[in-house]
Amino acid sequence: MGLIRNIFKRIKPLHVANNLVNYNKLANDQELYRKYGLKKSKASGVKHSDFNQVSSTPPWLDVNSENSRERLKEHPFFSEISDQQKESLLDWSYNGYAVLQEYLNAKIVDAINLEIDQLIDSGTVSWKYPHSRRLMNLVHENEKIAKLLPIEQLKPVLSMLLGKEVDLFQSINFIDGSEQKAHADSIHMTTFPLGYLIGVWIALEDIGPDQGPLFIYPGSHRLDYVLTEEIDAGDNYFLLGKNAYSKYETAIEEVIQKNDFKRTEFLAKKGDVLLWHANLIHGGSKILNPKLTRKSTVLHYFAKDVIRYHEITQRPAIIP
Ligand SMILES: O=C(O)CCC(=O)C(=O)O
Repeated sequence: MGLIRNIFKRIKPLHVANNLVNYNKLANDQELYRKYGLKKSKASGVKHSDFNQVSSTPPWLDVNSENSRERLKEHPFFSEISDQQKESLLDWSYNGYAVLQEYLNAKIVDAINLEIDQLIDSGTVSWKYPHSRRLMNLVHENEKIAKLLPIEQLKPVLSMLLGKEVDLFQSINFIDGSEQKAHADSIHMTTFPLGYLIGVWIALEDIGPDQGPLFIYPGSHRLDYVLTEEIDAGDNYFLLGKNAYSKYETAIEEVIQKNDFKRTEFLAKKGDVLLWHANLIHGGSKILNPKLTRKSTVLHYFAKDVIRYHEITQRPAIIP
């Protein structure tokens, strides 16, 4: 069954059919294709090599990053944030991540956890991946969770970092650690121009080394992006390449081996938030004590006026 599903997932015309079903939701895309000089229908697939001839501008802090600290200080929103947040955000360009300590108060976190427990106990929600207890897109389905999570509150800080307004794309609620291999989100949620996505990781409990914490490679976002051209994805006119994602994971392992970035685990306090750059290499550490949960929420935000898609399946992103 799994084999047949995997073959189906590789058939490009099925993805085009899905884009046609969602044609209205992709309304903005045709305009963006025109803006960036891409001669394509919004219903067709899109991948980074389509943009080889198109010039682009990275996020403002990624350009001349050696003086980004000084430029960030001048941003009108910068004066509105706490000293701790300022300190961490000033290293965004160098580190590719920032930590906002105690961003959510304990009462709100408890209310989020209570609502999730009730949804699980009542059978209202189910696991998308049975091997890893995670709930996809609760924010788009559950008003209470959407109100409790700092969806709107985060937008000014993310817009400041990207230099553009942002839209929330998706949420993932993890009960346990993901144990996900090292990757950068730019392979899953790709943009043109590159770099216009931010991942937000929210600790819903204190997280220690045995719970499978998030790991990151600070500074790795400064390396070249690894996309399908770098991995010989092997797609043709009709089919997407076989095992493209495992080829990608191997390529990222090689990048880690070749470069001297230090792996760091985010041992968070309940309510802490970590923001990561689209090209920062990260993943989930091994769960050393399976009796322990690792409750967390991930939010992925895209900038508004960029092309947003999934590099491996070439599907345009449908923003809810
Ligand atoms: O929380 C984790 O363990 C990893 C999450 C992640 O890699 C992601 O959402 O992109």
